[in-house]
Amino acid sequence: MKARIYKSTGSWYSVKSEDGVFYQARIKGVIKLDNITSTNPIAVGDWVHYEAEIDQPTLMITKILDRDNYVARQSPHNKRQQHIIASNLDQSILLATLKSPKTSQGFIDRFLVSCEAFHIPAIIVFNKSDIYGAGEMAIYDLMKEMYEAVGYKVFLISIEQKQGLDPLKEILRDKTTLVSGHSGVGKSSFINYLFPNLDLSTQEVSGWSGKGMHTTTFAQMYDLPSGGSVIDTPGMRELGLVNMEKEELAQYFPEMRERMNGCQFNNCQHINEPGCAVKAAVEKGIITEARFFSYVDLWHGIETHKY
Ligand SMILES: Nc1nc2c(ncn2[C@@H]2O[C@H](COP(=O)(O)OP(=O)(O)OP(=O)(O)O)[C@@H](O)[C@H]2O)c(=O)[nH]1
Ligand SMILES: [Mg+2]
Ligand SMILES: [Zn+2]
Repeated sequence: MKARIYKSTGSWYSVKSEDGVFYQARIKGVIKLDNITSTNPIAVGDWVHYEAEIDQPTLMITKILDRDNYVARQSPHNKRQQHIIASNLDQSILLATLKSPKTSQGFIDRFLVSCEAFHIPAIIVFNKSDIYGAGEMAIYDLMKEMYEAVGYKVFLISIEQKQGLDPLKEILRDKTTLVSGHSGVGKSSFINYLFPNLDLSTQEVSGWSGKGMHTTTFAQMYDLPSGGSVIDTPGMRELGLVNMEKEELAQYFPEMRERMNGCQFNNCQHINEPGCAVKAAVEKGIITEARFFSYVDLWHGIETHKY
């Protein structure tokens, strides 16, 4: 029998069986896992096989089915381990804010690179438009132009004032969507808006630091009345790129991927090689400097693996 994981809290999982009933389940003995080293064996979004427990209302998970895809981040405690955030996703929304708290462009680019590496379409949604002044609006306009030019959808919303949300409802229909972003950007508020009866806890960002309070502590999936599901996640402080080599990074910038065949050297890293088509495009303003700086920054941050 098949079920999907909706929530994981330590050793117990909330699962929904194929006939639509929720159960509590745990893992039976040792389960054969993928050959990835992760801190959590089962993630929200996973499909599993189960057996009923004798004389118990709970289930035993006997097998994890192969994942179509997953999103993971580097475990903050052990760089060699990854933490799987969610699996079997159709798309991923990055909820960002330009004020209370501020999401940096570097963080957005890191997130987009991560989604590209995991082959998951990413959508950027700026929330809290109600508190943006002229300065934030000017930044938003630049960001929208920059990200749309390289193929990402960008939206501006205010959950508080219920502005700009209808197009997002359309995007969520019949899909499994991961909602991520820093603490305090409004992920749980967004899901509360979609499910007015749910009443997830949300919390004001701290007045003195402008940062979120890490209110949500577990990833959890919710079914949309209109079909599809969304996954609320705990706020991310930073996002470690998982198992990425310096050489592959440029592929995850669509505007670089498109042009790197024109480089003189086929192993060009687009840093300071002669005849680099990517740098030529930056000089002509075809690739924005801001995105290129993010590339260089991320490139320097990737440790060269020593075997
Ligand atoms: N001004 C304004 N505040 C908002 C908006 N959306 C959410 N907030 C507020 O932002 C604060 C943080 O919202 P949450 O939904 O708890 O944020 P979160 O992303 O779930 O945070 P974590 O669970 O900590 O990761 C709350 O006080 C919300 O009321 C908005 O559109 N405008
Ligand atoms: Mg939350
Ligand atoms: Zn190059």
